[in-house]
Amino acid sequence: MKKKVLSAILSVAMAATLLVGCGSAAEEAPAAATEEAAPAEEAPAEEAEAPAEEEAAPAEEAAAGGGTYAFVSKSAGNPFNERQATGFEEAVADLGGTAIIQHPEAPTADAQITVIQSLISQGVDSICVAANDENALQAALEEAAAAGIKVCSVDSTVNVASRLTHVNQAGVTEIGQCLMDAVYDITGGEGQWAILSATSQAANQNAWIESMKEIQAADSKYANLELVEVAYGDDEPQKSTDQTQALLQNYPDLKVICAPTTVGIAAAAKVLQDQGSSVKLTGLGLPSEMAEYIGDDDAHSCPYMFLWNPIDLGRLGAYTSAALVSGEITGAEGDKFTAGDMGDYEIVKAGDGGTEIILGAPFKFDPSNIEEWKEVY
Ligand code: RAM
Repeated sequence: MKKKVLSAILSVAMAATLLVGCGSAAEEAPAAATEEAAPAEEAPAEEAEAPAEEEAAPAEEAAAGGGTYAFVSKSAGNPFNERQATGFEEAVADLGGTAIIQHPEAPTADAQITVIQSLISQGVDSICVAANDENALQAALEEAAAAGIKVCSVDSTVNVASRLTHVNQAGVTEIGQCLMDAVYDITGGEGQWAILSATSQAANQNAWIESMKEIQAADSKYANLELVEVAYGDDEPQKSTDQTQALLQNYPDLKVICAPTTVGIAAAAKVLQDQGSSVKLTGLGLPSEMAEYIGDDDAHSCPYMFLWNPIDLGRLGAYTSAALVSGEITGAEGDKFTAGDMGDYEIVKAGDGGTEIILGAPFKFDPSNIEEWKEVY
């Protein structure tokens, strides 16, 4: 309970800081949700062996008139996905519906297709998916849509033909700008840097990487920075560790690694700190996993990093699913709906020609706030 209060206070603080958090956040930041989500240690342990189905709200809640809302994460064993699932379940419980949480065995499109086909057979009302591949889920999701299931993506988008709308954590360019500016700042404006990403097909990471490259190319300010490699750790701790070690070995002059994945950044932080490396790190990380690595001195590998609230992202995915199922929204630009106590959201045009709903702006975590946030997620 105490932690829920702390969480609520911090979310108000985050809402205020969002407006100045990372550059030009203000125009895209709807008020951040009132955080009531459980802190990390209260998150339900999701089973690594999924896709076996799990979780359902109590029968009486479902009987109260709610639908059956499915969330398909990128893969099992990723704490970010577990936070999203927690938020999704909370919102579905608020709605009086039934939540089905599925964490595929591996971060692949094939594993997600198997899960989606099983959800179609079960006759769920909606599927909200964090996609491992933008295009490869299309046939399965079209089949779902043809069966009357409302489909949206969250976190990592599917293509326009496969979804009604996308629940995005923050604007793509905004995230790219935060990360590029961090690389510029931490390198001192010159030298070699590398990216440690998730899978090579991940739509969200690929969009952020593309954005970073475009930002670097468009401004001579970044001309003395050399991006030497984009490595892929597949959101697996061991592969991310191996890829970090390979980067250190192959580029002795490397100054900064930017990992736009919570799994990658945590693995890289451990490698750098354990080795006492002078290479610095930034990217997107979970405060609870990264607190021990964040600091301004030589003993810490990461001066600062960014993220958003993954629990709220899951909650917004659930409220969006429910609004699609009830017909309150169709996924069209300009549609508006109320996401429970998170407040009002509007569907806007997305960069790929489809539509999206933006949760907020990226938030910066540094030595001044990491101790508080590590308790929340
Ligand atoms: C990883 C996943 C997820 C991404 C975060 C930042 O956990 O790849 O999709 O949004 O990092």
